[in-house]
This record gives sequence, C-alpha cells and structure tokens, in this order.
Amino acid sequence: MKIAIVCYPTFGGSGVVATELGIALADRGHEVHFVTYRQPVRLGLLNNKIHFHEVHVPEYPLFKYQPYELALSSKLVDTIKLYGIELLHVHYAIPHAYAGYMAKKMLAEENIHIPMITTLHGTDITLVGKHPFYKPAVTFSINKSDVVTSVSESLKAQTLDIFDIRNEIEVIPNFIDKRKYSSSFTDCQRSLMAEDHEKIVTHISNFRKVKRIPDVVQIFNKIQKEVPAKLVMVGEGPEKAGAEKLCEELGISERVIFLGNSNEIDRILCFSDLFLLPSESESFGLAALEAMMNKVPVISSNTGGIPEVNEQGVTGFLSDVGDVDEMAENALKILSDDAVLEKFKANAVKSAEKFDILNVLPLYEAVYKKAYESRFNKTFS
Ligand code: GMT
Repeated sequence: MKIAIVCYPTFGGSGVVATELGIALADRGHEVHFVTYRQPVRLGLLNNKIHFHEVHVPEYPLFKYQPYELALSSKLVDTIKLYGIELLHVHYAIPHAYAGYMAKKMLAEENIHIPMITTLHGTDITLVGKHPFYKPAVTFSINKSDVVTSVSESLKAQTLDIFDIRNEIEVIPNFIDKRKYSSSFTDCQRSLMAEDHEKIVTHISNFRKVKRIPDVVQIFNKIQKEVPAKLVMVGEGPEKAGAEKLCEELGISERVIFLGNSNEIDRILCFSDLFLLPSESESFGLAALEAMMNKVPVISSNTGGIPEVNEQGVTGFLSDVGDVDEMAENALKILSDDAVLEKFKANAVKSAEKFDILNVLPLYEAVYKKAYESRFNKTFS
C-alpha cells in the first residue's frame, strides 16, 4: 500500500512515533511518503520505500502569519496524485487533520478518494486543541477523519470529554522496537558522565512548561542530598534557561549536565539508573517507555496516560502532580539499595516489551485495512 504520513519533524513524541511507524511500515513492504516541512529527525536514509516531500511556505510580507496549512494541503494534493497514494495518515490534529481534510476535498473534485486516519497525540487535544480559538476546527477535522486513533485510553476519554466527537476513537498505544535494543551497548561510557559510586538520574523532553522542569530539578536536589548522583538533562526548550538558573541557586550546577537535543537517546539511557517524568499532563509518555526499554525505572506523576505505561511499585512509582517530596522519597527507595534497583530495572524492561512494535503495528494495519475497505468497497491486501 502507498501511504502518506504527515507529522512534525522535530524531537517531539508525535514526530518520533510517526517516523518509527513509517520505517516499520516500509519494512513490511509498504511505500511510505513523509510530507512535512523538514526531514524528520529520526528518519535516516531514504530509499525506494521511504520518501520525503518537503513542504515549502514562501514568505510574503503582506502576511503576518505564513499559511502553512495551505502549503501542506496543496503539497498533499500534488504528492497523492503524483505517487498514487492510497491512504493518508496524519499525526497530531493541529493543523494536520484540518489540512488533510482540505486535501481530501480538493482531490474529491478530481474524483480521487483517499481515506484519512488521524492520530491524536496529546497536547493537540489537552493543551492547544481545546483552546476556544481552535476548538471548532479541531472538532470538525476529527469528525471528518475516516478513522481516529489515540495513543492511550486516557487521551481517548479526554477527547470525548472536551469535544463533541461523533467518530469512534480506537486506542493504539505508542510502541518501541525491541529488536533495536537487543544489541544494547556493551560499554555505555558511563564514566564520561559520573564517578563509579554516583547514580545517574535522567530527564528527556522538549523543556516546555507542561513537563514541570523545576520539579525535575527539585526532585534531584533532594535525591543528591542522600545518594551521590548526577542529573542528565536532555533536550531544548523554553524552560531550560530557568532550570540552569535554579540549579545555580540550589548550588548543584556541578552535579547537573545539560546535554541539549540528542540523537543518541539510547546511549544516554544505557548509563541511566532512573528516569524522571513529573509532567503536568502526558497523554502517554513515550520518553518513559524508551527509558523502560533501556532498563531504566521511572519516577513520574500519575497524570493522563502515564499509569498505562509506568506501573506503580513495579516499573517505578507514580505520585500526584507537584508532589516532589514523595517523588524524591520514591526515587531514594529505588536508588539506595542496589538489589532493589536491579529488580526495578528488570521489571521495567519486561513491562516495556508489551509495547513492542510487533504487537502494535498490526493494530495500525488493521485500521488502514478498515479505512481502505470502507472507502473503496474492495478488499485490502
Ligand atoms: O510534549 C511532548 O512530549 C511532545 C508531544 C508531541 O506530540 O510531539 O508528545 C505527545 O505525544 C507523544 C507521542 O504520542 C506522547 O508520548 C506524549 O505523552 C505527548 N505529550 C503530552 O501529552 C504532553
């Protein structure tokens, strides 16, 4: 099948999921076309099964805001016609579902009918999408999608709660490719980050307010008072400068390493002992799953879809949003005893395996089949 995938090409979770899904679909013999404004960060070499089409938005001085949706929908129309694309999968409702629907309508004028799958990722619903300025357009484009999927039960419930949705929403969780981890590094080069006797605590995100970055620093501050430790902060975003300042104020700058964005997440997680994710809201928490797959237990908030990934007392611990005292106490329960740490590490990887791509990919293929067959009234093979 020829599939067009629309996503954000950045380090955000929705772009990562879309990219990994596209790569896996290509491995299964599908022809995948990514349509976005830059080559997705996790997309490696292109080949005859994986194509990338860049959306250009020409600058025009009359416009205060350049019309990306317009350029995207036009690019989709051209790409779908040129390559005979049979199915469109858009990740993150804003503005992708809206632009995708416009492309569908333009194509229908030329008697080309293409089913559209929309995958809801989180902030497109819980933060941005529910804003009154966007809500009518988001509701409309979700209702006009042929199939809607969400990455957790929690996000599905929130979507139905916030919007007037008439479509079914199918839950397809985020996934991870277990095979990529079977050849884990034998030497993580841990010594580059910390002394042998120090534990390594890690946080990875896009450093937005929703991630509660000051909580990460506060939790670590409490941890390092009891156990020798380093904090590795990976990512870039608006909250980073404040976090650096807070570390200075707390006198822990020497114990905290800010790495910036990295394409070597697995190498970093390989030497990590604990992962912190105290988010305000989190539809799934792909970063937590990636940590778990690398044998790293997770201390998190209990918000949104995180409890569907991090199991209380098994793969880590969950607390109410903002309860940094309890999060630090739980972190110390794990870090203070090597036998306990080993137990949590083993549990984390075992639990993460449930989300292996081999279990999740067939769910996406099933929704593609359903959308294709209901659109074309013929069997998908
Ligand atoms: O905020 C982020 O982490 C980025 C954001 C995105 O869409 O790029 O992530 C959302 O989608 C991920 C993939 O489905 C989920 O794992 C994240 O939990 C979700 N983020 C939030 O809900 C805050």
